[in-house]
Amino acid sequence: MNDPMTSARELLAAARGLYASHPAALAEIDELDGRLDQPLRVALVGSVKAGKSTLLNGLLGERIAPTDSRECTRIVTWYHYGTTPRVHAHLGDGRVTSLPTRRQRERLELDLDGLSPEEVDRLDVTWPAPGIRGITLIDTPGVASISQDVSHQTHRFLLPEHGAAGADAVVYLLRSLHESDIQYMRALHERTRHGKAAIGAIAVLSRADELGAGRLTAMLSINKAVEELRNFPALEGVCETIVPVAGLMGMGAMTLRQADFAVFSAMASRDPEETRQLLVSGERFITAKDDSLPDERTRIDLVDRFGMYGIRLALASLRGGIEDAAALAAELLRRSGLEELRRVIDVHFTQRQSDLKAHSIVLALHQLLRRHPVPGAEDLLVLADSHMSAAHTFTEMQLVGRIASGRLKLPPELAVELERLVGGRGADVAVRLGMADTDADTEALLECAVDQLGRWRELLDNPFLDRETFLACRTAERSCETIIAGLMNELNLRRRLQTSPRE
Ligand SMILES: Nc1nc2c(ncn2[C@@H]2O[C@H](COP(=O)(O)OP(=O)(O)O)[C@@H](O)[C@H]2O)c(=O)[nH]1
Ligand SMILES: [Mg+2]
Repeated sequence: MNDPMTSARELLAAARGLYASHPAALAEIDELDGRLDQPLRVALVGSVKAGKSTLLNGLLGERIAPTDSRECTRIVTWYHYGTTPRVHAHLGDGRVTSLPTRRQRERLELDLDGLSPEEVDRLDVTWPAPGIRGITLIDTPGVASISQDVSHQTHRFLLPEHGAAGADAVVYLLRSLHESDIQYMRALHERTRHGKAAIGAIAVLSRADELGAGRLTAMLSINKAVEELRNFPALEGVCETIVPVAGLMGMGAMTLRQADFAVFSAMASRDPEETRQLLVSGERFITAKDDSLPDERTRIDLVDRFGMYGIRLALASLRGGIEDAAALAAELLRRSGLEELRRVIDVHFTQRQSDLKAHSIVLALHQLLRRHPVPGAEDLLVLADSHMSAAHTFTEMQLVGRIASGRLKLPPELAVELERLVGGRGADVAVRLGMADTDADTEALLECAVDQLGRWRELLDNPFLDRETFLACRTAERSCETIIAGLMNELNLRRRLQTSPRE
């Protein structure tokens, strides 16, 4: 079987032949071809104030995306890596115009320069943020329901009537089990899937710090909420996994300076009970008349940047023995879940980008072939279909989510092996086979893969497996077969190169 990029290119080449005398279709095919070489597009989607822009900043590592309800937040905005900061507005009438970039104290002020949000189709921000090397992050305006106007910009982008879907993968932000959010996720899922394959999707339980009313025991409430989401029937199959994230605190951690550390240290040395009372709410903390507290501006800044949970956690960490700004920043970052989200994005999206991109392209080609039925289009549709149903990677990633929910009846060590095998720790073959720490060569990897295949097949012979575990073992079997086929190809190619006569 060809790799997904090669087969997508082959399908596009075949389509080019079919539409030789159809310039509009050819232009569309060229655009699709170009997209295969561009970075993966990951969109952040969720209701208004779900924390999308804050999270995007956390992933960028800088405060660039405007948060709250400034006018720019109503426009789909793309962030990609480039050494020179630049902002372009793509207007509804097809024109592209450059906008001024203004940096204000560690943040970019996006300014429409007189344009109205209605005129702008999308903003394109190029920024030297290492966090987005090789990936395009897309901030979308909030969605309410699939039919409402507010969400129009986002629908048009994610589910255009013509052409490819705007994103190859989606991060849904949920604040808890809101019926409308879940309905939106399901509706999007229904529309973007074709056959059995969906575009990549993970969910984030956003603003997680607010769940336990910002108390230090919030973690318990967070775990419970994630568990609820994972087991919620309507979410089954809609997203591959769910990660809790406190984006605001993560962003605060990344911008934590020595001066912040000094303020936290001074507060941590106060009477703990008295401080706890002050921190019951942001309002009480900010308005307290107490000369031993930092001045009001500083307090407002702390609440804005870390949230109440972040402040409490910082004080608890300092009392627990954390001694410098770097260690405090690392602790807050770890507890924010942002690093775990980065890892999940890497494993689920970045490492699978060929599959995800190829999938978007083939879906778009599918639409094109249906819109312009020319002789030969039917045959190509059949080929495109087989390409999409062969996308084993989607089955694998959904299994990763199911393993995390603990629903499979497998011994723990086998569950770990399975998660690794289907790509939950990374797409690299040595990682999948659990051989990453060895310097195993291709032959040794092949031997290991054959061995694992045998073991999964043995499990499949067990007549008492429940259906879900049976399907999981089938997926493992297929993953082993795919790995073996890839390793055999590699060996054959090497042998052929070694035996081919020199010129
Ligand atoms: N406590 C807390 N507040 C957050 C978090 N993320 C965002 N917010 C706040 O929620 C509001 C909306 O955030 P924003 O990122 O603009 O949401 P968007 O509309 O989804 O882009 C802002 O006031 C943020 O400061 C978080 O993780 N924790
Ligand atoms: Mg926003």
